[in-house]
Amino acid sequence: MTVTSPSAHGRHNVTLSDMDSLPAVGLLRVDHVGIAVADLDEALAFYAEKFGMHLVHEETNEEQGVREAMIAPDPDGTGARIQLLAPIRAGSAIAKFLDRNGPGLQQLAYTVQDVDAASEALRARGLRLLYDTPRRGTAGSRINFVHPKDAGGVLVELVEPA
Ligand code: V0V
Repeated sequence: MTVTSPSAHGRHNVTLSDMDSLPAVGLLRVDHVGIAVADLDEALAFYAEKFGMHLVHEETNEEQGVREAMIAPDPDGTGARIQLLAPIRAGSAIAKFLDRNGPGLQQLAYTVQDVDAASEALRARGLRLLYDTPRRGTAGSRINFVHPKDAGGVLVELVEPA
């Protein structure tokens, strides 16, 4: 049986028998869900006041063009986490997302043990990874992304924690 990945280009055909022999992708859990916001401080106040969420981490990632904050229902952030992403410059991924869609869900991130191996396993399944080699993500993690057009309209991030 042939499976066609949800690419607009229709050029990623991998058979199910091929997939049996491919290395596992190795997703461990949902790492975080990313939400694009225009103003990080306003969003932090909103989530704290309305939902009682706790700030567990905050940083600026110049390369990605974001100020980001990890928030969680539990104060130590060991459970599910939400990443609030605000642009620090025009033309960045989040600025473009906000221009096109307004604030809202921008990405779904999975924890992996080895982002190089996970990226390679997904490439072998015909999906486009955005980076040839992983880049720096939140809290010193290593990250890569699957193009949303190859993942059912969802920007999928892979996170190898530091
Ligand atoms: C764009 N598209 C999306 C999308 N962004 N679909 C679902 N979710 C998204 N977030 C759609 C868009 O509507 C178009 O659809 C199509 O993809 C191609 O759009 P494009 O104009 O060619 O592409 P761009 O320039 O908008 O770029 C989209 C990508 C870009 C995904 C390539 O956003 C990117 O490089 N993202 C990865 C980096 C990132 O997101 N950084 C910020 C978070 P139609 O109109 O053709 O149908 S940083 C982060 O997460 C960190 C630091 C961390 O977690 O640690």
